[in-house]
Amino acid sequence: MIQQTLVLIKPDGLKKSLTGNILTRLSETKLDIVAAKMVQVDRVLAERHYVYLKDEPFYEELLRYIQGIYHKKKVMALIYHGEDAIKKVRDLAGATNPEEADSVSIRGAYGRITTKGVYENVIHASGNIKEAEREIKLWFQPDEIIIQLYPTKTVTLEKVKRILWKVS
Ligand code: DAT
Ligand code: MG
Repeated sequence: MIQQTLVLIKPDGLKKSLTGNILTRLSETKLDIVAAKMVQVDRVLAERHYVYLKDEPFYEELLRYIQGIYHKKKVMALIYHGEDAIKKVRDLAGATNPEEADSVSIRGAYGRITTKGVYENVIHASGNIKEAEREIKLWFQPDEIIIQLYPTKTVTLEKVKRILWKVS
């Protein structure tokens, strides 16, 4: 089944200079990258992304981690598209707990558990089709993706502020 999945290289992955390594590992899947960007995660985006974990004891620490408070304040967000994209990426990422993850998986090789008890596991990958749709729509707008993944609508906005390049 052709699917799409959200991948985040989390702040610890960027801090550890693992971007190239992770993208090379993911290229083994032969999936297509259909969107990519750097994002500075604010608390609102962090809360929305991890909304289903809001009652967990590690939630506040998890919000700090994904915002990059301890590392670099940035995340690389990508969408991978193709046959069985969700499972292929999850398999390479490895188990959520880096100590339980296969040592050849990305999380097993590079993740750690902090003294505050958060799994710093370097990479995020959507877990299923519904999660992928929710997460992709949270992190990307339709015009940032080079193919159409979900139905869109066109609206005309008035008085919308945008920053454009100055013409010299
Ligand atoms: P995954 O990222 O494998 O889909 P998840 O959605 O259950 O796992 O959790 C999101 C992130 O929260 C996970 O990547 C790391 C952190 N996390 C999850 N469970 C945890 C736990 N028991 N202790 C500490 N951090 C945890
Ligand atoms: Mg998950």
